[in-house]
Amino acid sequence: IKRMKGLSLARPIIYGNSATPLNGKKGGDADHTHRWTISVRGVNNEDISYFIRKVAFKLHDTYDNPNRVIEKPPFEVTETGWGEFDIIIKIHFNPISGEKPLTLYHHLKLHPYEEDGLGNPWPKQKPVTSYQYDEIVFNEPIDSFYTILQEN
Ligand code: SLL
Repeated sequence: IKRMKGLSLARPIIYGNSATPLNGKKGGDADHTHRWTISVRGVNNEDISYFIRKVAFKLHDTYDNPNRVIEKPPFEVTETGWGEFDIIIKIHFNPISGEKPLTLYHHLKLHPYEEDGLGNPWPKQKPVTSYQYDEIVFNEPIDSFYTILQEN
């Protein structure tokens, strides 16, 4: 294998969650208060599967099968629940890359902390979101992976 000496390439991603209150509607369980989606995606929703092979989301142990492995885009999990907790996100790259998986952490946000920032109460049905931008840097990538990154 040949590495691209002295070169590095970065690819942006967005990861995080949105959540909406169930307001007594059908949830998985009577005590569930919110429906939420945790996701890893491209910045303009572009396809990221050319460099990301799969994403594992490790949920709180109160969930059945807390380790959710998503093998194709969209890399996301939708659930219902009642509480906030830390989700461990493990990103596995295209096997051609030889890159080790990358672990990220996201605190699932369900509650708006009551205000919109202007002193107004949060509208009841408005989704609460918590997303982060990040850039994944590949240092001295393997030449065939470098080509794939450049072509996409
Ligand atoms: C807490 N740190 O103790 C949090 C834990 C756990 C959230 C929150 C249950 C899902 C289910 C659920 O929402 N767990 O019933 O399967 O407050």
